[in-house]
Amino acid sequence: MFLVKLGGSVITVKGRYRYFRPKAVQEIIGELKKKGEPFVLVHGGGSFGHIKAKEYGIPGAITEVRKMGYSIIHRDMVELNQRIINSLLDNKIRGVGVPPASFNGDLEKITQAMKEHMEAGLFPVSFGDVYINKAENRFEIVSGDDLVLELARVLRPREVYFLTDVDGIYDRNPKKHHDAVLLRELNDTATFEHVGTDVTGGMLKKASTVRDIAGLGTTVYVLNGNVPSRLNQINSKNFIGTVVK
Ligand code: ATP
Ligand code: IP8
Repeated sequence: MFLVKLGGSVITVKGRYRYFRPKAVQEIIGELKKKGEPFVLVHGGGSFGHIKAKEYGIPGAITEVRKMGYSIIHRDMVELNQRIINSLLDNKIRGVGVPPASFNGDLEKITQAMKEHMEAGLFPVSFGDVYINKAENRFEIVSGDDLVLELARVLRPREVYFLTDVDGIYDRNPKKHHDAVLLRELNDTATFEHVGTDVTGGMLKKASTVRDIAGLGTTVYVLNGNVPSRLNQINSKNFIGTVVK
């Protein structure tokens, strides 16, 4: 099996609140289906998560105002998840949503639920979500990337794919620097700039998560979800993306 993180930058337009990209999702699912192997999906928040999280100051202490933010963000994330499940079902793939908030963001419990769904022949789909931290009286956010790391640890996928809206990991943010160079292999020269609405650490955090997953012995590919045919070119010399071993 393989494990895929659908980045919010591909499945939504990050600057436009709740703007879903159905065609991009359909095309990715089409390519995943061609691989003919079971897979587990995790998706990010994009404009269904990060915009309201920033607006309401979540993560943060529980307040009356943040309670409304929590409800809105979780509603929006479940809606995004359902849209992805619908795309899977349109392709006759038995997707099932697994919402982290229902497990208080407990990575072990979410992973166990994902595993059980997988073992039952289903295709579990989890996501970055809000959750309650009772001990500290706070609302928190679990990032889809953190979830992928825990899933990789327990499920031991053959390969892990991170899809974003750029070709892979560059030495600098390619959206700001036209001369940024795509790193075919991740090295220590890369620098990362914080992107406006992202509350979970953006590409900087992703690069460290990807290294941690590779440290488990699983090869990670960071590639452009807007060119999903690359998912099926991974072992060819024409492959474009960043490989992390
Ligand atoms: P989400 O957290 O919503 O799931 P995502 O996983 O799709 O989002 P982002 O956190 O949006 O990913 O990261 C992708 C963005 O990171 C790109 O659009 C790019 O502009 C930015 N970025 C910053 N620095 C770099 C870099 N060195 N290499 C590649 N992209 C970078
Ligand atoms: O986009 C964050 O998950 P990520 C989800 O995978 C929310 O970092 C709710 C902002």
